[in-house]
Amino acid sequence: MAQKCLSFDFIDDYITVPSSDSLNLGTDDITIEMWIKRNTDNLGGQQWLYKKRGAVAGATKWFNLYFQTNNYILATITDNYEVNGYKTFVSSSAITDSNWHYVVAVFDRDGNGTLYVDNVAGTPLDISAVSGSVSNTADALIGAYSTTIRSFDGLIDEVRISNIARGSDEISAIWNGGNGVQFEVDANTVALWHMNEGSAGTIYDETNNDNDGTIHGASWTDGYDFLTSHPTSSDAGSGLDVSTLSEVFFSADSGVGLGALAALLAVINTSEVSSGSDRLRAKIESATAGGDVKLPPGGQASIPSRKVGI
Ligand SMILES: [Ca+2]
Ligand SMILES: [Ca+2]
Ligand SMILES: [Ca+2]
Repeated sequence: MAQKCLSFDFIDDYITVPSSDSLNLGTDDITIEMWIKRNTDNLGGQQWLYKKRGAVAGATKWFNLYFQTNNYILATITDNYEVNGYKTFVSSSAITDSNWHYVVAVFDRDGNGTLYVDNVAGTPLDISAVSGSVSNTADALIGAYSTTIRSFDGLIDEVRISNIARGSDEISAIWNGGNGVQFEVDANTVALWHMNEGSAGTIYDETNNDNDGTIHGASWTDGYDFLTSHPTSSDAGSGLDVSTLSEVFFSADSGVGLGALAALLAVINTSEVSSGSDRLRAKIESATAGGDVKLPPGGQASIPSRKVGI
């Protein structure tokens, strides 16, 4: 069962987060990550996802993330718009469907900016010419440019802001072949909003930085269905308790054919079994149907699994 997220109406829905030292990031590297799902009714307009933009002593500073009118996602940054202009880097393709997508903007302040969608990197752009402080006193906005314009039409889930340039290996691990792994707080996380509250008007920051956000109009709905645990091949042969799971994803490591995985599925009561080139998917009929599954011995298969009811 999916956890919650927030739905934005394209008109006047947004979230404000008060400016703070932790969100300002100065000259640090920056990574903005989130999961989004478009409503395709209003493609083509500029739609904003994250904004931190303000002026300090006449110098306008920002780091932002939004859809352009051509449906590509763009990240933009400047330390002083009036003097230095700004830098923008974009996704490798347009997003015009209503699927969930994992969006990452990496700002390596003395190197490249890179925009990833679903683990595919857009062309990196040298952003070192605007490496000064981007700190400003404006609220951060999620889901809109302002209270009335350029708002997002769709769902936003699980936003994380970090004070490092997260690497392609880490991004790939979170993408996890399309079975996304939920963000966690680490030493470089300055804000993480799971957006799982499901009621009322606040999204709580999972870090100790208290970057809690206030919801304006956006409504609660079901979010991306994250992997919440993922036993690996090291569990092979030891058995996996699937009594609390609703679905199991079997990924074949090298040397294991789909035949072996199909045999594995036969020991649990499943339905809607589907297969890909390297993956089988099984749906467990009821919470108690699964029992204990023995993996093939020898560390040859992995079972990423989705828990139910959290
Ligand atoms: Ca750097
Ligand atoms: Ca969520
Ligand atoms: Ca509204």
